[in-house]
Amino acid sequence: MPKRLALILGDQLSLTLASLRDADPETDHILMAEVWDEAQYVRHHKKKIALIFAAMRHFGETLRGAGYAVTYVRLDDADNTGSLTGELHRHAQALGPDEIWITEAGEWRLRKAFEGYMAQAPAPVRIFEDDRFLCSTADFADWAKGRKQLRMEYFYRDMRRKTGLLMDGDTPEGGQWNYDADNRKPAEADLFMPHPKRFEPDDITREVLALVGARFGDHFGDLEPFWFAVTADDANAAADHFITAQLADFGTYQDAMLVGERFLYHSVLSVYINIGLLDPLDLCTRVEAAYKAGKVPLNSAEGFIRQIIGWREYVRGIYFTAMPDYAARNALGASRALPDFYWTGEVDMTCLREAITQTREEAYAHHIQRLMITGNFALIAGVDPHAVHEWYLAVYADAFEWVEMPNTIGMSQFADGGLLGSKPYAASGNYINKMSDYCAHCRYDVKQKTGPDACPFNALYWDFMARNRKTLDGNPRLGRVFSTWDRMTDDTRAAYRDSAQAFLSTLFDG
Ligand code: FAD
Ligand code: DLZ
Ligand code: SF4
Repeated sequence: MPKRLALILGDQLSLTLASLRDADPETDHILMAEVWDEAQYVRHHKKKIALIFAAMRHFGETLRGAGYAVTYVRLDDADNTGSLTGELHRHAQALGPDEIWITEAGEWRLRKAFEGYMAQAPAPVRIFEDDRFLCSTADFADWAKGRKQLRMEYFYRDMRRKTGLLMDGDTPEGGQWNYDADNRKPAEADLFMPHPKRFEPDDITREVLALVGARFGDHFGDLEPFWFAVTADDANAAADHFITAQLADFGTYQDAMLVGERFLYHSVLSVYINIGLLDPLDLCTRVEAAYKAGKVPLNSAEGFIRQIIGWREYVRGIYFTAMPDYAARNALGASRALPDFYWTGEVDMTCLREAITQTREEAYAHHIQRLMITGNFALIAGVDPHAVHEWYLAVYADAFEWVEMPNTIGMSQFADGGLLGSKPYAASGNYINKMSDYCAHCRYDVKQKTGPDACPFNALYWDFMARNRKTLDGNPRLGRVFSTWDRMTDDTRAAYRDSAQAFLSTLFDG
């Protein structure tokens, strides 16, 4: 009989995981399980399921190599109960451990399921805090207590002080906390643009690809080519490649978009960080070292580190502080269905077609595509934020609710009424034209404001502002927007609203 039975989830594939740090291969038993419930609670992109199962199977082998007895349940195993609590119970009963160990789950629904299970478990259950994150849920709640506004920038500064990253004593490296003002350049097409490192699937991954093709063939997205890393060694090689080949330009072109360039200077490392193959603090330390060695400029190193120790930790804090009702927030009362083209990519608007096609093929789009193209469109078209959230959770390989939901419900859809962001990320075609070359390849004219050939983002933007004026009027960051609207003639305002209505009717009523 093992002393402890430790359950390791599909996004907990780190040898440094709290429950594994304290475990002993001599006495303890590991359980990992591919289960139908996790693969189906949203209809995940095929590549996401393949990534997680392949990485789980490799991690199971790593643990065996480290001397652990590992029970690895495959999706098609005859006795698989189909849920994580079901598998935990089945194996806890069969193995009779003294204790059951779990590291806290990343999603609310699963945390509740494990808490509910504790009462019927055949042995005491110990739940470890997930200290791969730098800020615990309790520490975030303390930080948030009594603050009227939870602004990322102040949280980030505290995380810089806490980690010592890019700090010169008590002051930030270079004298400023944030170099975002240098990070808004549009990119230009370049034959020598670097790309993320790709990996050939090995036999274990090929077996998973066959399983996913057979069992999840009707899910969204292309399964192959599959090139993600599925081991910590390969994920670290991908990180080294990013630091050497892409990081120097990461900051400058962070907000840029180009037709056919799916990654630009983005790292595509969230897929590995979020399932535990890369350690976030270690990664930031390597980025800081590249800066200190003079290999990358400060705006890039700071920008990258801010995304990880700032945004990534902050959104997780918001999620656990505001759940469970956060999921149902809809501050703007948006209620339209998600347009079908989000699933097919069949749409005339080049910006949306590019973002959605690459999402289908790669299970990846970079931040500005998620925020200012697919997110912005859903926001100004008035799509139900919950439908938008379910789409993002399903289609991206890096999507787990703790990070996806606040980014969608809060940052992108303003459905939390401004808890996370100080104003809605709504933009007209002008912004997209400034930051991309999409409009030059579009059947719509970004310079036209209204009418059937005008960029639909233009009229939708003003319709969104006018429609939501009651809710948004007091927002100090929107004062200029509303005064511009007020200065327009009645005819201009009516033309915007009619144009938006005509577009929305065609889109939603056929
Ligand atoms: P890079 O641009 O290279 O950034 C570096 C790292 O910073 C990322 O790997 C990621 O770990 C972190 N990061 C950057 N921005 C954010 C952010 N806003 N929140 C949290 N971490 C951040 N990120 C996810 O990891 N999973 C999601 O499901 C997810 N859903 C999103 C939904 C919407 C509507 C929006 C607007 C953003 C979402 N993001 C999500 C945040 C961000 O878009 C992705 O982290 C990023 O695009 C991942 O690609 P990358 O690794 O190339 O990032
Ligand atoms: C996302 C996912 C999928 C698709 N499948 C599994 C699985 O079969 N077994 C498992 O342990 N974890 C899986 N996961 C990850 C879990 O859903 C994840 O642990 C929770 O979403 C919490 O973040
Ligand atoms: Fe998108 Fe409008 Fe530009 Fe077309 S013109 S790519 S719809 S922003």
